[in-house]
Amino acid sequence: MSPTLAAVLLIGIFVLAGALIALGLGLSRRARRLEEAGGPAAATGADAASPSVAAPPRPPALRDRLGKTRATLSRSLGALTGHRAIDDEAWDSVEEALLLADVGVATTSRLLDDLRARAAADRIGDPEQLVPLLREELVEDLAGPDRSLHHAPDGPTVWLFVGVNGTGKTTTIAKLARREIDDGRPALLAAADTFRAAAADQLTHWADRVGADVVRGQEGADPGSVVFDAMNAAGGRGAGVVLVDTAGRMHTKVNLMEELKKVRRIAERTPGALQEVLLVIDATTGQNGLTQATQFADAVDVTGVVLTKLDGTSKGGIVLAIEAELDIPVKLVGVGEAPDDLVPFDPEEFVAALFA
Ligand SMILES: Nc1nc2c(ncn2[C@@H]2O[C@H](COP(=O)(O)OP(=O)(O)OP(=O)(O)O)[C@@H](O)[C@H]2O)c(=O)[nH]1
Ligand SMILES: [Mg+2]
Repeated sequence: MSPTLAAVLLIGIFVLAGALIALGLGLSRRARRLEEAGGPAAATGADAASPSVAAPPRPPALRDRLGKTRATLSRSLGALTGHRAIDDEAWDSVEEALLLADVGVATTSRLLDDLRARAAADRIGDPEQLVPLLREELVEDLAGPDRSLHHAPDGPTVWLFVGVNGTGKTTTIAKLARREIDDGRPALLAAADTFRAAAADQLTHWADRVGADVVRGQEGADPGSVVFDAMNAAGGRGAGVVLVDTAGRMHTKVNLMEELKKVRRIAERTPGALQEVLLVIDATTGQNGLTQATQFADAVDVTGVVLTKLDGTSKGGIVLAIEAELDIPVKLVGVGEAPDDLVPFDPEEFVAALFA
């Protein structure tokens, strides 16, 4: 081999080695970045359902989770750009947007009447100006009610969670327990869903995960006795708040609703302890959730609604229907399956998140 050829080969080997090292460094930096961002699985949300996965570092922004409802609204409202005047078709587009977002017929028609009056008073002529007007209208419509969760001034606080099967009661309890613990109030979870052994197991699993205490009874035990035991244990165990998980039930089953009333009565034996009866509604069920809410409100005097699964639905407008038609404040919204995916309901933030 000639010395020139050997030199060329040597240089070639150095260049190739350099390129490989650079590629390796680049890949490891990318891997580190992904890890810092929560990993590729967290980025896709594929693992969110598994209780063993660490929670995201910050509470989620409502805006990031309301994409489906926002897309639905903006599809219909986007049609307003095609109109030269505020004619019937323009109003139809606004109506369609609200109905598709599941605001409901009655509430939509009231909002439209108010919007018409507002547009006339403000002498609005450009259809696109209806959008900011609608935003204002929605925020005003939601303004007013007390959305805070109350604590007993002395002694343990009890919050009771009710709702039909699978709406997210147990998950919401875990998320709230985590929040209470972070705020310095140890949480005790009462497994008053005694219909299925798996229900108490699920609650216990969540309790371990979020650092809460738990009281459970035998499968088939009287749910009221579990509440009684939990409230008795709360003081001794230093719990600041007792969160009562109840079995999912059909709002149409009379005996089940009677049992819920009994649970409520037992919680009320300690004066002032029962501070909240929270009805958990799955937003993906849309207007159906309204019917459930009416029945539960009649049976157990609901103090607030937790609207779950807002992340997976285009029916976020149901918030307006619940508040207007039932006069029960939406206090919290669930926007995912991880422990931090629960946010206090803030009308301004909510409405801002609905508009592109
Ligand atoms: N995407 C999403 N899923 C949720 C949310 N809240 C709960 N879930 C999921 O909904 C499913 C049912 O939740 P559970 O907490 O078991 O509901 P439950 O009301 O206790 O159900 P029962 O005890 O059977 O009545 C689970 O897969 C949860 O991860 C939410 O805000 N967003
Ligand atoms: Mg449950």
